[in-house]
Amino acid sequence: MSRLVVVSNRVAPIQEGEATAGGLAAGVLDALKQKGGLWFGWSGEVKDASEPQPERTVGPITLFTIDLSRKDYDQYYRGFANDTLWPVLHYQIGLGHFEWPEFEGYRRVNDLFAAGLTPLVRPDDLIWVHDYHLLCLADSLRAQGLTNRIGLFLHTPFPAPGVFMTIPSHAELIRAMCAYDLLGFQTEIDRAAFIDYVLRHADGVRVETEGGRKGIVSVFGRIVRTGVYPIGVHVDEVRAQAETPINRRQATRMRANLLERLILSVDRLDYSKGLRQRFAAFERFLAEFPAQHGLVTFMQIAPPSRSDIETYQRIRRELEGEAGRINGRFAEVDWVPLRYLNRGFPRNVLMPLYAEAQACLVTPLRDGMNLVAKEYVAAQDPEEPGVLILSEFAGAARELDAALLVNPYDEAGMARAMNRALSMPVEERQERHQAMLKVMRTNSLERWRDRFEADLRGA
Ligand code: GDG
Repeated sequence: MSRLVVVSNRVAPIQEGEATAGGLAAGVLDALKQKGGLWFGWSGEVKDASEPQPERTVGPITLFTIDLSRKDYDQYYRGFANDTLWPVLHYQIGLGHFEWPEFEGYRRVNDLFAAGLTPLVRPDDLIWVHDYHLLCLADSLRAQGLTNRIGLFLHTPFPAPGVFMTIPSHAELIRAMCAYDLLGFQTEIDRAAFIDYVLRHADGVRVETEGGRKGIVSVFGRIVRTGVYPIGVHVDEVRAQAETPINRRQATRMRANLLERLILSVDRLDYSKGLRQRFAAFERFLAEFPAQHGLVTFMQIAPPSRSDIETYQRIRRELEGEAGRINGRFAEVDWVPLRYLNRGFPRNVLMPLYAEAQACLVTPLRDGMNLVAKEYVAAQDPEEPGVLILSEFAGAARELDAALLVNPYDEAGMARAMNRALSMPVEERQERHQAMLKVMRTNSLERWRDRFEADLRGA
């Protein structure tokens, strides 16, 4: 059986075979643990005189990391990947910026990854690349002479062609993406948007059908397969963690707070997650449903992310201002409606918190999948489940249509959904929860990984 080689921007910090958090790390790690293999990526270090890093092995997994120079970091990571691609992939045109030298830097780092990886690859290895940082990696690897099967899974959305084309180097990106053998997307909407771009804007393209679906594109003289692989979570693992009591101090405090019902949100502090609109919706909820005053707390956990990028600093300042203003307007001497926690928490605190919350607000403006939505559902007590309020623009909404689906730009609609969630009868909550759990058990994390791997093997 050929070996699996995983490439992602960062290699997750692994201790004794366990990743810290997140779907990518958990899913990939499982695959590597079972079959053994290699994981290649950036160390997270920015160093100008970079030494080759020694390999590390954890069980059957070999980890290889490289450092980035300050210039590479600024142009590739901070610049093109996170301030050009990320906003556009999330339909936020005009939020980021584009500079040709940064795009060149992005290509240069994709080449750097390829140069580091090529000597490690054996002829029959399967190479599984992750995410928007490495759209050009297969092209760079082909330039190194590699003929292995190489697949890309895009964790973010792929936007409509007119949106993608606002990136001045869009044609070069698509051409490079077509050096992969398999392109995996979270939803059919993303896959169709990619096909749509290729059909309309690339030369010499034919789309063929496979199993009744339009899946294969023959483009620039190569066959590129496309597929839809919604990422999942380990349902039973999440539930087990959710049932484990947190430490005694926290448990006591939580019980003391039980009189107040909890609406919870957990997001990386990112403008794509719709936090500003959500805060506004909660404010409207407080204004329109005064009977809920004193009875409900909205807790937003938002660990800062990419904080050296201006747009991220701006959203942080805005939210701090808004949280203060909303509390100033509605708080009582014995009640604070909005609790804004600007830091991360360990998973063994987060999962029990999910289980405590009567409702979870997951309202990104756009999201590849959104694992918080799935973790929240998995964490619930099936007898007494809470209600998921989910943006119709999260990939997860395609599977979790038994959630209360909302438009994150509709503040009044979100406010009504909060009120509805808090008064929903237990039978309806159970019914919705069961329906969502059923889909999640089918589209498990194992299935995501196995289907992608099998399709890449067959590509
Ligand atoms: C990208 C795509 C896609 C959050 N705060 C804490 C914490 N988290 C964990 C959550 C969850 C993960 O981080 C966040 O995953 P999401 O899917 O919600 O969002 P992105 O980070 O944007 O991920 C996304 C995903 O890739 C996978 O394909 O779903 O669409 O954007 O697991 O629980 N974990 C801990 N403390 C925190 O404070 N421990």
